[in-house]
Amino acid sequence: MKAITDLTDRRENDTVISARRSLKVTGIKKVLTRATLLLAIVSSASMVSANLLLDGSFELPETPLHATFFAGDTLGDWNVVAHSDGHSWYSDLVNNDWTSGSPFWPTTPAGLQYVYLADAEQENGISQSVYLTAGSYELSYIQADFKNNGGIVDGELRADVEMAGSSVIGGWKTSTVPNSSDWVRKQLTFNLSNSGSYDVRFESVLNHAGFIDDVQLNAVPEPSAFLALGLGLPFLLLGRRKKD
Ligand SMILES: [Ca+2]
Ligand SMILES: [Ca+2]
Repeated sequence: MKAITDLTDRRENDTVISARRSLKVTGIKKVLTRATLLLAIVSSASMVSANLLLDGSFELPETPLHATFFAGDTLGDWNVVAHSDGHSWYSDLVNNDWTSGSPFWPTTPAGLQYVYLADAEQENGISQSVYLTAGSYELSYIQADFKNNGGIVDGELRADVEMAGSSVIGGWKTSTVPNSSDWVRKQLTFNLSNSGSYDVRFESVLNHAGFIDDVQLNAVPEPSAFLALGLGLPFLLLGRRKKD
């Protein structure tokens, strides 16, 4: 009889343990739900920094091999513009399939097409207008040089952000990659004190080849967004402790 009672007790104990376990699982689920909520908050914060430029990968117009654009032309969502030094010839839209009988052309990892900002006095620029509110931004892009061309000249291009023809980032910012370099990501950050329509411009540098692709302009989240996250986190944890 005693043995049977022990068995019953053990069964009751098992029931209690199992109930406790299930409570624990419920608790874990709640924590997971909160973690999901937190993730949602974090990802909505990162959604703020989606690319503000259109066709930053130069996939339009679809070009089977290679096409040349002149100042005044449009290149997808970009405008082909004269070089700031007064030269004006062309920009090339290049497809990865374009080899032109030489192994000189880079192959982009971003889509199928990229832009060649021509060197020598064949210079040109590209520009895209975008409305931006006051705040901090990061402009980034990948850049390469002609590969295996035997030349000793590094790859260079330069970027500017302008409002009504005037730089708002202190003038052209030149970026360089070593001779024959494969793609390297370049970044520059800037602050805007006024909202308005801005032109994001890129152009070649004399006697240097500038290959560019995957241009991204992202808003840098305000410190207040991080503050909100920082305030939110203790509340989420507090909620967990209360229920426990
Ligand atoms: Ca591309
Ligand atoms: Ca070179």
